[in-house]
Amino acid sequence: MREYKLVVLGSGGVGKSALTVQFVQGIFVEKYDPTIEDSYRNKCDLEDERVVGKEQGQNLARQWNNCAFLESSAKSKINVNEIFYDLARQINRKTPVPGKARKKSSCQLL
Ligand SMILES: Nc1nc2c(ncn2[C@@H]2O[C@H](COP(=O)(O)OP(=O)(O)OP(=O)(O)O)[C@@H](O)[C@H]2O)c(=O)[nH]1
Ligand SMILES: [Mg+2]
Repeated sequence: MREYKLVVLGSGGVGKSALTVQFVQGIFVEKYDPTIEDSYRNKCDLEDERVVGKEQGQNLARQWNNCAFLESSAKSKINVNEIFYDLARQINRKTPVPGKARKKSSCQLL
């Protein structure tokens, strides 16, 4: 199986690890670090703290060579697989594995 190297970038605490763990292990614990409840931790439904509007993000993606724009939630499992699969597809398109081009199927009579 092909190995993909992906880098997840973003400011501290935005959900990089939560998203990656959700994709790789399918895990998101409800009671997470109860010792620091109510602090900046355990804030995973951040819609009410949204800083960048959806349209703003979509416009920026258009400017950046029409790159994909997906909003996701590790907690609600929204667009988790889609993000990683889309990246893998992009890598496959740009750098196909040599010799992996599909051969035309042919009918063989024995
Ligand atoms: N309830 C719950 N909250 C989580 C879980 N994983 C992360 N969080 C919270 O989700 C937010 C994002 O956390 P991370 O995914 O660790 O953020 P990050 O972008 O990897 O942060 P850095 O690694 O510090 O740069 C934080 O408020 C975490 O406390 C989880 O499994 N359950
Ligand atoms: Mg992290």
